[in-house]
Amino acid sequence: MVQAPILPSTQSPFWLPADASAHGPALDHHLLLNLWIALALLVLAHLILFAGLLARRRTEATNLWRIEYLPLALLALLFATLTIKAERLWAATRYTGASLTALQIEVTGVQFAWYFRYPGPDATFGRTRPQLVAPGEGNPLGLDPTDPHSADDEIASELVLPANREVDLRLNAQDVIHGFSIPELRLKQNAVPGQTIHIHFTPTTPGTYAILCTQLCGLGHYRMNATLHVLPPDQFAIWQAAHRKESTP
Ligand SMILES: [Cu+2]
Repeated sequence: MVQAPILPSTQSPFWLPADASAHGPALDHHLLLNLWIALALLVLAHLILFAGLLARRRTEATNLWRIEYLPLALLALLFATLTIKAERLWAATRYTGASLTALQIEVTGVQFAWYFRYPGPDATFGRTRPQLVAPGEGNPLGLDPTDPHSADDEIASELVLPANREVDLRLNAQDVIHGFSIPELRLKQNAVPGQTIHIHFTPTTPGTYAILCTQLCGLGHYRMNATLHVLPPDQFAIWQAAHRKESTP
């Protein structure tokens, strides 16, 4: 199951890691567009500054509308357009719901580990209760054994996903705010105690990727990471079948 990790050797240290999700290219494109526009405005501002220094002033400026208000309005329009576009890209993986066929997985952040829960063949997550949380006894999420849906739930410390299938993650945190992040999948979302936050995406490139915590969540924050394996669909089916056999008594 373990595949060769995508090492940064083929990547530029000055640019983003290779994209491995369906929504990533649009985000990268928007980021690049922002950078080019910022660079163009920087150059333009300096040209205007130097032109103003060199030009001999003849009269007091009276046409404020043309030299101040109009450029200001155009700049405001440009920034508003970029902001709305960015907000839509952000919302597409959050406010717009995942498709009904998306793979459902629960992610829980806790000092200092990530847990991943698959609902099992019944496709329903079992009930959890905070009073039952006992990592030392093999129940880190507080799964309630009296709920029939919890019997087939699979809890893992690694995230395994099929390529080219939409995944709907529900993010939780048990103690403090953690930051769920997979740079290659262009994913970053806080996991907040008391909230269930959905984020959905489609991994496209099989490989092994690091899952990070991007919030300084305590002394062990530096070691709060996990691994994502994106498998081709047929290999994922084999992995899933093997895991279901293991988890069935
Ligand atoms: Cu953390």
